[in-house]
Amino acid sequence: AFLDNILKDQTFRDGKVTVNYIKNTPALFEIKEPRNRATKLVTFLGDVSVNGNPNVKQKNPDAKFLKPVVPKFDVKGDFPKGTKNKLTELGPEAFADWLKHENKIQFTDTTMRDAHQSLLATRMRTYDMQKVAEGFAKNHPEVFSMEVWGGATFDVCMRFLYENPWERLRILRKAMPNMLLQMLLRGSNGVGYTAYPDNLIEKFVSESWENGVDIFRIFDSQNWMQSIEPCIQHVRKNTKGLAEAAMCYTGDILDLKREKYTLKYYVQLAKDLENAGAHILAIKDMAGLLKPKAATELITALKSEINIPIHLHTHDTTSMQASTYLNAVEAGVDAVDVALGGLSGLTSQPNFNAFAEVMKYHKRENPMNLEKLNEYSIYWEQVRTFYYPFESGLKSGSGEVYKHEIPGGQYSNLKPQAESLGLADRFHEITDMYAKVNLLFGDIIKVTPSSKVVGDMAQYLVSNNLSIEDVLEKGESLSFPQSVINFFKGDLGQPVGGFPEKIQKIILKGEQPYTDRPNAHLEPIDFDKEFKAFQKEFADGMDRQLEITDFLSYKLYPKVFKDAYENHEKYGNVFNLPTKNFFYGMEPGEEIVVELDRGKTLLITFVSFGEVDNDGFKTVFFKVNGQTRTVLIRDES
Ligand code: 3PY
Ligand code: ZN
Repeated sequence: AFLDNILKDQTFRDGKVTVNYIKNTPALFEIKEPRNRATKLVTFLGDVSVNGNPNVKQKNPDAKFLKPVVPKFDVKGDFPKGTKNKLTELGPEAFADWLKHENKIQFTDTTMRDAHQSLLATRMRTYDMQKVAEGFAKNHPEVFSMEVWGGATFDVCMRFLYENPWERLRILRKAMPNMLLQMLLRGSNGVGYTAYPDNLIEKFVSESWENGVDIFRIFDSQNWMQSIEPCIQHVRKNTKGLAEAAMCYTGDILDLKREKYTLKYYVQLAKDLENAGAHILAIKDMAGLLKPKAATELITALKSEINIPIHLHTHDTTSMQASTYLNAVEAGVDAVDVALGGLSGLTSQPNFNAFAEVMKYHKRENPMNLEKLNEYSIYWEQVRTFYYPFESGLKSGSGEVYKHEIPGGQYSNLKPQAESLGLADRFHEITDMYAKVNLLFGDIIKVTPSSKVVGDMAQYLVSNNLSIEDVLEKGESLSFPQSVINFFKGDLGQPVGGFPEKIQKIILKGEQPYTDRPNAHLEPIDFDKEFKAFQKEFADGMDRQLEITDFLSYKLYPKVFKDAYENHEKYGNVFNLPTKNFFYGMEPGEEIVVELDRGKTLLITFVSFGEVDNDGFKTVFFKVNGQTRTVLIRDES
């Protein structure tokens, strides 16, 4: 737009442009659009500065923030070849074969997905990832894959961070073109908590690939083949990526008294997954229950029974899982999941930096620049200070997890949840009840979304002072959480060994359960028709054309998408705001530089607050690129 103005300007046409041209004719350079965007951004900053970020429950005025230092990298240099190049060269089958025969232990870095999901309630912003993504890809091309997407991140990105999850994926794809990007997919539940139509999941898989995902780690919360298998086929049919099928590990194969989840069960499941077309097998130990000796037995058995490579995932809730990894490495596991030190340990993954150092001089060492790796750990340690409201408060490893079997991500969430229900003192009662509910439900696999079902029931019973006996004796008069009812109806598929009939009857109160795929009960999406209607409905509030990926977000999370859309209408794209200001606003005198997309920058200075007027509004004074900008903010206090 401003080019037109300049071309029409007489000074310009006369060829009399001097170094002061911009200063003397500022009006020529005004662009309408960024000004709108700037106003929206300062509205957001004003709102958060006056009223706080609605998602920050407790602000600590004494919180100390560290300044994150981005490790140096060769900005102009090429990306060294990594696993993404290898996948492109070889294709998925030959790539999997390479992995199986590679002696060096391979590392998946979960820092940008599971680590913050499990430690910081999934709140890590793209802003903080983007700063280090390119450098990491250039400094550490030997890392096998980066888990950056899926699981709970999709929902939280929109719901609490006002971001577009697809944009995050595209940004990371661009910044790390040489490395494999990995996502977690909940089988028929996609990245949600319930079943979706098959053609929606299929489209979701192909768009995920188009936008940057290479490895699809697919699991089902009941290890139900009927939910996993279609997803393996979606990946094989619609992408050139890798279908990594996961079996969720629960129980303890060493305990011969437990007859449900035995070594034999896992070996058979692994064979089924291989036969269904998986390129890689994942063992998904979401609660960190795989003991070192069990790892030796399980990996050894799998190595002799299946032909695809094996990828091990765990959570360090007990603080013992590094020893499980060592045994797994000895037994021939091909890859393990780790998180950079600053975001590792406890409910997150074992410490990448420390484990890589431990592997030094081992015959399966995968040599890497450990000093550089430590710089990245320090970066995350510093970034983490901005996220203090989302810390779980867990301080040490827990042996109790072998009893309650709560997945890492859920365990760290359960504590703040208990606090918000006024049950902080009864946290261990809830975890005990969780174990009892699990047995009542027939000893099920507990991982999203089934873990939520057990957690909801445990909280319901504890907060209403009810016992398991109460459920059995007067269940008809109790109104159970909706998630529990849906589970027993069959909405999350069929558990290993089926539902225990007695409790199913009590929960369903006469409603009939079903045993086929939940997706079979859902109408397929008419993409042509519905996408057009969607574009029309949401045409106004975005500064861009709505894409099919937006439509997918909407179909997966209609309400969350609508709210995010309304926020976008009001505040614009807040994703480039520094994390400190996004969560805590600005202080008088503070100055920040915000990069708008397409390389434009805004210098925003927070000048001052005015008094609250009679209508309850505060005037907030900013300077944007030197020009005064005021916004009126309703004071909610
Ligand atoms: C998820 O589904 O988000 C998980 O991380 C399960 O472990
Ligand atoms: Zn996990």
